[in-house]
Amino acid sequence: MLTVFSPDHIRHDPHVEMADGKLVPAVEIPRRAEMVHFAVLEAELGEIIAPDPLDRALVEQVHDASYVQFLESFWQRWLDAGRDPNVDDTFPFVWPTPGLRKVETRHLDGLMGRYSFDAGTPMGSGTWQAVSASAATAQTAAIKVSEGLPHAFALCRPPGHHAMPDAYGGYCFLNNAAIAAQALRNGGAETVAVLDVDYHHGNGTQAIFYNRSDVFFASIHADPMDEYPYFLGHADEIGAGDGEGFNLNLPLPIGTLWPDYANVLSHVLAQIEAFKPDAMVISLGLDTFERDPISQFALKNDDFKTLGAALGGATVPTVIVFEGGYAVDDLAVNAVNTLTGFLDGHTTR
Ligand code: OKP
Ligand code: ZN
Repeated sequence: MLTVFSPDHIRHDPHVEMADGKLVPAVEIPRRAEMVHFAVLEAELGEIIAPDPLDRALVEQVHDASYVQFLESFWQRWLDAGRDPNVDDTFPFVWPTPGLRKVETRHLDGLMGRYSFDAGTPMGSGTWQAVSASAATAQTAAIKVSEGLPHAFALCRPPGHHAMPDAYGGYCFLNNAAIAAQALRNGGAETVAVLDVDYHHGNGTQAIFYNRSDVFFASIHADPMDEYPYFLGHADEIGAGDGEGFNLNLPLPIGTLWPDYANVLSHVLAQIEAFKPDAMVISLGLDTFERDPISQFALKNDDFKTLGAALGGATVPTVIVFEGGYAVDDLAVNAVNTLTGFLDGHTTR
């Protein structure tokens, strides 16, 4: 399997994050991607290439141009405002919730709130370099699949599935999976299914495609009644307008083990098959693992082989996009188990 990877991810290097009501050590750290990169190399899964430059027009098919401009200009604005150039973890603290106005303020604190939805996502000096490389990674993998490869692995960091059309959050800035899905559409796929198996609901991907019937979004995740992102990902969200019936959320309880997960997964895969997509994107979070430090499902190392094999059974050209997973020392084995399981299971039409 082809892997796309950029070393520029290390430019996003947060040290603390806001969680549990206080500043704690950041978990979305460079070593995550380094571990997976090393594992892919060592397992000899195939060629590893660097991404092509990011196509801004593609990004603006799934994000607002003003939001992308905000992300790109953030650090220069920070410096222009005379703020501490040695801080690598900046946080918003005020948001235009309903009843307030989404004003494009002159003040950076207003702008950060305008373009975010949580305080849990640090930004720093190199965040844009890493974020744009991560999005380019998804774009390049999708184009390779459009050009005829049966599958490709986009080793993205930072992750993307929480990123909204015009807001960052959940460690995500540009929605890599949405960019991959849109690139597949542009490359000739009439219909694309996005299957999100990260422990957390992919609220950003859902929001981006909520009114569209050409991209079917399905997600298996911890019940947002009990888990981040709380305010999206509930089972009654089925899509709207043209997109009604093209969004499927399967929330599962805290503590879910592989057998229950597997049952729901086969149901979702059957729904996807009924949709008859021309291509598929998998948002691959490895935070369903039993020892993930911020998550509460209980998949074991070997379960990821079975997960991969089930995903590979879908028999359509597939882009696998790396999302979450914070048990850093187990990311290598869990990633390789999923990808080799996928290759064992995959046969193209
Ligand atoms: C990103 B991805 C834990 C705080 C959690 C947000 C989690 C974002 C997960 N106490 N903060 O979906 O893996
Ligand atoms: Zn997650």
